[in-house]
Amino acid sequence: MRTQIGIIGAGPAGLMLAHLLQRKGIESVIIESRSRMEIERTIRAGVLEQMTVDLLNETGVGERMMKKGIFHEGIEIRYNGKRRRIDMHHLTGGKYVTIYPQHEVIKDLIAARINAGGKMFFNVSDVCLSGLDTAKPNISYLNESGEKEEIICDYIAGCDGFHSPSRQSIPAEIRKEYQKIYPYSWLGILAEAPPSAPELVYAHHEDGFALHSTRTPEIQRLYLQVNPEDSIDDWPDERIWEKLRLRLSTEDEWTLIEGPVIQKNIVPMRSFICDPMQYGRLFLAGDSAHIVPPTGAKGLNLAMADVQILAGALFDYYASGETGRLERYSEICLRRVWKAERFSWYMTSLLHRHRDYTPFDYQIQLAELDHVTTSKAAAQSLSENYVGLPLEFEEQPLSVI
Ligand code: RFL
Ligand code: PHB
Repeated sequence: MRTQIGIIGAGPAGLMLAHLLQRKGIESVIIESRSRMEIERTIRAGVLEQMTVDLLNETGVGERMMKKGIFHEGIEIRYNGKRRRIDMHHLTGGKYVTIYPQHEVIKDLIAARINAGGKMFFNVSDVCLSGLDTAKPNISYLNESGEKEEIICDYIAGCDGFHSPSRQSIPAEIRKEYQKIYPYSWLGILAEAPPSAPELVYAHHEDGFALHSTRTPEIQRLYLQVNPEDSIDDWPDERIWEKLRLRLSTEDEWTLIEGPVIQKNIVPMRSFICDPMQYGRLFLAGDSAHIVPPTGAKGLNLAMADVQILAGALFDYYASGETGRLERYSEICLRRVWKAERFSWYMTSLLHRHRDYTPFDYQIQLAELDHVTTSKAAAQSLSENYVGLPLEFEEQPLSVI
């Protein structure tokens, strides 16, 4: 098979890249190792930055999101039984975040791909990349019937998530990897219950972190910090609710509305960056190049930002043969990625507890929580990062800062 861009992975990065390219008349083929049903059902992210929402709307795939999404202007931070609201809308000059589940974004993008008649193959295996440093890179794989296929293309986009075979194709001596593993995991549940709070609640507690998020007026998403060695069997529903009640408790009359748990899973927490995000004719985008702990709600949004930059660079190339932005792809993305990594690390360190924390560390956390919820400058900085930084940064003369 011959195409312009071979895309590995039908997550948010791969599907959005194909969508952006198709709108500019650039042909691509997507291959995905899982089934369509599986990717449309996997529960992951929930919070979309304003820029992601704008991108979905401007490219014609935002209709369901605008109907079903929930728009939030602030978040609540709890600690020591106190409730403090950060009014992000006010502090960022009118921005907000949208709660719309990742698997719904996936459904919208798959529907758009099918409508546009784009090629997309599920259930592939044995994906292998070669010729990355030649003018004709190619991808070989086994299709769902087990037959060998090959895609010959101009460029390859590795959008295949954290366990990415694409990233492993970059020679080890070129690849620099930065990683931090946190000494805790998140247990996430979906519960059939009405929301207990109008906005997301991030709770710091001596017993550990908890988060109250939402999905629909009938289904809520809640998370608990747990030990990394815990398995789901260690967490019967009653124990989950007991910990949620404790960690979200406040000095006033707030009560957690409980309901049947319809899904639960445990995810590890890590920060990871691969530098560079490109090699020859291979470009990595999304989780294949970087992972953030979910406390800052940045992963999907970073994936969307990467592919916006990549699609722009590919338009330049096909429109005029200009390769300047393709060559600078990694540099442009990484500047933004490191800032999102910093913010995700900051939110994670601010809100979690772990065994090695000394009483001093605990008091520092409380002081930072007090500061960020009482200083306008600190709350504004948090808000600016939470709603999302711009795609690229202007160099500012020193006097402006
Ligand atoms: P994905 O979504 O992992 O998609 C990669 C796809 O590639 C496929 N694949 C392959 N296909 C072909 N051949 C191979 N050899 C392949 N190997 C893998 C996979 O099957 C998959 O379909 O990566 P992508 O597109 O980069 O998107 C990244 C996001 O999924 C991720 O960053 C977010 O889910 C992170 N995240 C959040 N992000 C946000 O922006 N806001 C949030 O509120 C938020 N909350 C979260 C999160 C992630 C979480 N977990 C589960 C880690 C909450 C949680 C709990
Ligand atoms: C979610 O709703 O899944 C969610 C919300 C906020 C986060 C992470 C995940 O920081």
